[in-house]
Amino acid sequence: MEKLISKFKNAAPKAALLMAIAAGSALQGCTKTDGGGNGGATSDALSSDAASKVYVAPGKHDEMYSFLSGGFNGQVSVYGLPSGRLLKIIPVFSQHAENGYGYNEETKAMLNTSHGFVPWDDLHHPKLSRANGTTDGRWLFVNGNNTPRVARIDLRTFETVEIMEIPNSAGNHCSPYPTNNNEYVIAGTRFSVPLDMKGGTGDVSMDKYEEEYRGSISFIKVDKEQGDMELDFQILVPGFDYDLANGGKGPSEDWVFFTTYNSEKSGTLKEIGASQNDKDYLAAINWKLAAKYAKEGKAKEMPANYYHNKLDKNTHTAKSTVKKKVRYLLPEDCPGMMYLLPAPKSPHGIDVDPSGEFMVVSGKLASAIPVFSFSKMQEAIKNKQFDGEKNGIPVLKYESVLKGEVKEPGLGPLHTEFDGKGNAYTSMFVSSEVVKWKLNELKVVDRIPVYYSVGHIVIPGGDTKEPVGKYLVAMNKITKDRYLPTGPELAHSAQLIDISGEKMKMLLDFPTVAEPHYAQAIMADKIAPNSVKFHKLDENKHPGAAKKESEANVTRKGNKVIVKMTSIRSHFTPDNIEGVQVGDTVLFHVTNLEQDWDVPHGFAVMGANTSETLIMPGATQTLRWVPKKAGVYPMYCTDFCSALHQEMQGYVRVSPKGSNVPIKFSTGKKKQNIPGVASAK
Ligand code: RUQ
Ligand code: CUA
Repeated sequence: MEKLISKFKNAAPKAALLMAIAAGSALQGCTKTDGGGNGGATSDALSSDAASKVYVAPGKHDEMYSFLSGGFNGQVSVYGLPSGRLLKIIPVFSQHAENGYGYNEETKAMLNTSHGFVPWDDLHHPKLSRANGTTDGRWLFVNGNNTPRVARIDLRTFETVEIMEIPNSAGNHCSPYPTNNNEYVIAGTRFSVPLDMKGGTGDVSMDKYEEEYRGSISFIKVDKEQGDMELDFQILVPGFDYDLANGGKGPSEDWVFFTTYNSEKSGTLKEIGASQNDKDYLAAINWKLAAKYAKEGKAKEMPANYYHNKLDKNTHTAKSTVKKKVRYLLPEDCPGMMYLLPAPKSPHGIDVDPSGEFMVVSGKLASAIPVFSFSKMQEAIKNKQFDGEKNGIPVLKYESVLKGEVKEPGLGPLHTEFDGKGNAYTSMFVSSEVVKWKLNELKVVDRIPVYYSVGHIVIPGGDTKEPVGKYLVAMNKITKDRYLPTGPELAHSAQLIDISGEKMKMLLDFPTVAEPHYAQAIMADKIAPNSVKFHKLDENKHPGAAKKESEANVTRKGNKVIVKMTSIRSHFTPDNIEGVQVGDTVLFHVTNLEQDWDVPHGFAVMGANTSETLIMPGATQTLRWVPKKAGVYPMYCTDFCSALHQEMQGYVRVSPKGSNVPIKFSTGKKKQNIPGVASAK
């Protein structure tokens, strides 16, 4: 590897690095010790006590939760650390048949956008909510990349409770970044686009890229108690690509930093067009000042069209609101709010160390890692050490803000995390390794190969003021021979590395669900004690709820048949229904009467064009069904809930349209109920 690095150093850097990236797989090949078969490159860095370090005995709990993004699967998966055991999948932007999310009537609205119902997205970055710059275990914010959205997961229920669309954005990659106390969650656009007043970006010629395409950075306000989000304002920024961001802390806590590429403002063939300039920028924004400007009347308003979907706590039902305007600031009107720091060609990650003094920029095409100093940046601003301006935004002199560079760290640096003991760890995509270096001396002190082509890495709290420098998880883009082959595609792979000592030690590989980009990890005791065990039936305000079996009934309103049904181990009430006709819309509102932990009931009907729905204890959920032909349709509980689970079933009779079979429903032999005549039980 040394040889390779010096070879690249001597060649024209750009060409060599592009070559190295193209040859990525060949380089990975170099690190293998054999051709595959028994797992290739395993044993080299494996410590002998690895097994005991990750062993969590049956019935024992993991020390930490980790939340890995699901990438193109649109979900978040929760793993225990150090075991790597998959604890849960939380659907966010994608429908999820396992529990009916996005399929049942209560959660469909969660996926509404200005483009209609969008049941998929590309989820990259989970970020835990903060208190005083450390994770507080209340919420997890995540981004949807493709149809720009930011979502919030409530960590008491591990449910997605809010999704907000972002106007004037496309490729919401640079997102979502909470400030130290969640004053704002910040979201930047990857694509610059024409202003998007109607939802779907304006109809503007691509020849006008330079003049008319703009980037935007959204400032989402978060309610202190409830966590509810509100888009407060946007800053319309030059038409670069905004890649990643991170908030400052301590001395820099009023600031947010963004990497940009394509400062060339090229609208096509970006692999070349966006790599012309030797330097792009790190954008620094004083969010506190921006908020002040917005408050003091500098913000203008423009029409917009975006959806904001929230789960109502009492009915457990999502509702969409359409928002019609957005406030914005222009940096040229707001002195002192935004600066540009030159950063090596097409930077990717920007990470701020726990002290808040150092900003580490990882340029995937750069051969060194520049580290900027916040105090130097403040000095440079004071002394006006500018190198011209770009769109009215002052550009600071590179040398005036630079602390120094980490030389020859490896190839393809992407992301950096910190252990709180003065060390930084950077992922190297091209040379497939994690590199540990000293923040003060900018000196590489250790490196460990990872398999293969690592993207993000995460240390619990490693992006906050208080890292837990015990583990690092590397999330790798390519798996190849690490697992038993499963056809052309293998699960992506995460690797757990012990970073408690001087030398990094490889502990464990575990497969992930779809593509993990970033992740978060947190000590279990910040979340576990608050975990909700069931919903209180008394607090269920769902209009379709039947809170006891005597409230269960079936009514017809025109061609709508409304079934208020209860479920409890081990029967539905009612479990025999007649009088439904072909073409009716049947709404099964199923209430789970259990008041006990971990006793969901499922509900499914033969032929329904949707998934089952899984109802948590105390909650009500609705399956919508339009029967297409006459017959008798079984329905049943899908979740093995008791010894009599297989008995938890019933029938719906569907008669031809216009038939005179009356609505009838019952449970058990003796009770035949006709609405208005008798009630069940
Ligand atoms: S990214 S592998 Cu979508 Cu966070 Cu860097
Ligand atoms: Cu209820 Cu199975």
